[in-house]
Amino acid sequence: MTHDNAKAPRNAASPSPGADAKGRVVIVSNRLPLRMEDDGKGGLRAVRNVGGLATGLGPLHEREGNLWIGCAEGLESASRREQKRLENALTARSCRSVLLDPNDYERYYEGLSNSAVWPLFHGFPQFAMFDEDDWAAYVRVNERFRDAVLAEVRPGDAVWVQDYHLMLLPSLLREALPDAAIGFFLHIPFPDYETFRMAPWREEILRGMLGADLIGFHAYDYVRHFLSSCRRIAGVENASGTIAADGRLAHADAFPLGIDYERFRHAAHDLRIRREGKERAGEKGRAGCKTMLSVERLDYSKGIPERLLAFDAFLDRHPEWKGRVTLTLVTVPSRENVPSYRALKKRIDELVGQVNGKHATLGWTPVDYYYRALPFDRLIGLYAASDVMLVTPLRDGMNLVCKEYLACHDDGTGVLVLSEMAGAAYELHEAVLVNPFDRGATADAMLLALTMPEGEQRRRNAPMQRRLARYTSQMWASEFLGAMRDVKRRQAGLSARLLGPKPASRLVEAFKKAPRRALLLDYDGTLAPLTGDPAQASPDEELLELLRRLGEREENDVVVVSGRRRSTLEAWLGRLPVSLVAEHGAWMRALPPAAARHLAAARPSWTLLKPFETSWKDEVRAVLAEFVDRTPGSFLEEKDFSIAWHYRTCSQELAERRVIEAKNALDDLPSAQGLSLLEGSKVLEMRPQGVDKGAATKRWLRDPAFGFLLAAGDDLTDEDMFGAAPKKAWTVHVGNGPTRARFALRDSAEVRGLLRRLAEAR
Ligand code: GDG
Repeated sequence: MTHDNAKAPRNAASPSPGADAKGRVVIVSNRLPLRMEDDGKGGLRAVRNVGGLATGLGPLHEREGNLWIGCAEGLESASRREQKRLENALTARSCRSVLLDPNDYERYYEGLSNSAVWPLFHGFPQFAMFDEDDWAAYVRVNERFRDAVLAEVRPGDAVWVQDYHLMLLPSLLREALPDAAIGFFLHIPFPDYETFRMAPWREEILRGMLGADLIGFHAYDYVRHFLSSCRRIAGVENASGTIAADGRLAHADAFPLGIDYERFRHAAHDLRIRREGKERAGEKGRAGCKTMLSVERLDYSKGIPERLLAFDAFLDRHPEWKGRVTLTLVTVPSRENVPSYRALKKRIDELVGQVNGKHATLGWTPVDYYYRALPFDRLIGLYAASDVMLVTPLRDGMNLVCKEYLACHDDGTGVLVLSEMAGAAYELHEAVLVNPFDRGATADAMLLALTMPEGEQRRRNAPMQRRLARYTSQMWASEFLGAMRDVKRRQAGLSARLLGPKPASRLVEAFKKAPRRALLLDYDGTLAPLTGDPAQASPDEELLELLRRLGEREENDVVVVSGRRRSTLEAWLGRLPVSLVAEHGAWMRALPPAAARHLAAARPSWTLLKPFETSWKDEVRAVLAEFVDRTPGSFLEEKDFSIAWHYRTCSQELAERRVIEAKNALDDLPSAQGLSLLEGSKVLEMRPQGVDKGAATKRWLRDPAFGFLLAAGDDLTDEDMFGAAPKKAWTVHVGNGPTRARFALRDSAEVRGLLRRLAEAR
């Protein structure tokens, strides 16, 4: 790990405070941003850890009242007395340490985090080791973090969880704090679905992250990948990044992390440092020799061997540059206990030896290699003195080094060669962008960079400088917290309509008082949860009993209003004292009026709302059957007056495309006249115009005898019912999203809870 002094100058821009503006921000990460060192006078001094996270969140942490929770270096191995002393010193700096079992820590950190998640998320599944004991330790450590946060958090605080070590923490916290403001930020890439699905604990990870209100990534591609996995693995849908997870609204978005621009710019302006850097950069080279620099942790994601091989190819192709350019290669020791890192270190040592052995001349060594962390001043000196910065990772969540280099060149000179695979490439378009796997192209980029005229250097750097100066790490934190408050506001907007305890009690009171009541209830998604296979959604005993109890009361008209076939409704609910509406209103099986109900000997029969045309069905069936063939997992459902194409269980990316194609194909059919195409929840349905749930339930909605009207449903077809209902009716939409209903409930379990209260009301 690398460090610099904690007292470096900071940018004055102030990030926004906690979720409700009065509250604090509690940052949670694997490691604290500080470590305590002996000051040589019997006391302790704080030294800031270097890394994107510590610098990005430093200013936010330093704001009064804010807190940082994480592991403290050296705490586990210290004596009890020493631990107390360290903890007190950390507390004085608004840090709270989490003390972990050393074995658990090793399995969680070196095991699951760095030997499974890190390689998989960076697209190196061949290095990923999936170990059940590591996973168990990861779960335990996330739980320990939960306990540590719960011990500190107060109402009104915003909790901001950082990175891949703590992906389960948001939902662990959510269970304990249902209404808290919880954010999560992933600093590494989120891999595509094909890669992510290899993880044995993939759904647990997604569910863990989904506990947050706002889930942030560096780049929009990572957001897309995350949302795609949510949909395909956890069945969690989204609309433009807004997610409905367990009936709770959350949001995923991109927030590219910046740097503390002024800090680096000021440091580089210090001429003493600049001179020192120049001397050092040239210490193994010669006067007039250009310098290319690369700085990073030693990691296989950084593409260090590939860069060395590209430099080798460059010198082969352009021998005139021998003696005129040096590559300063700084690799910072990292994760030395993980085998793949040890092997990589050996390979880099060998390659440096090979390139130097092959090309070196008397007095000139092509690769100037350091395997250590540099002090901050030295790093700045190197940034400022280097003509070219090579940042060519094979994969990198963001990469801050390239931004820091530019900040040290505010005179506009210097060339950045940047990998397309780094998150930073989404922002720094004017850099010389390369595919790091393409050795020839990387060698060409080196030549382009070394020979680029100063005018072009300045022209390219100016827009990047402007962006870095504006979108700093402080701005990043502030935008994230602002977006989190937006999510909380949207949730509050939804919960204002949510049928909370007060309106629910009013509803029950109104029900009790009314001499006659009508309950118009959609089936799928309202009385029963949605399932991949509609045939699996048959009513359970609890639901049958509930409907029976409600239907038996003479004052009640219970009507199940569904898009299902009448045969299905008959088979599932036919014995109950309830009325049935099938095929969105085409068919009805109405019970006689309450007073005459006991007289009716046989079951009531089904009647057609009006005669409907069916001649169109052959043509529509043929078109949709083609879509079934081309969309694995989808299927047709044919009803008396409609044909439905269900695509809930297919690849949703494919289905999205096919839905557009299918809509076009159906629109073009001559027989489509007089039909309407209904887009339900993962279903396209063609049916005759004029069939709708509003028309079918008119007899209840328009009859003033019903002093109490409840209409509940979850999809577009239910909106017709809400639209046809009188103003005073209790219209309830299930789920979130736009609706004409007055109230909302989260899911079918809440609907049943409400019906249970009505069944018990006397
Ligand atoms: C993650 C993601 C993402 C490096 N060597 C020395 C040194 N450093 C400092 C740099 C920079 C930091 O370390 C490295 O930042 P990166 O962004 O490149 O990478 P990480 O922080 O390791 O990793 C990454 C980041 O999180 C933030 O979200 O960008 O993609 O992998 O600040 O200056 N500092 C000193 N001596 C060195 O030798 N003093």
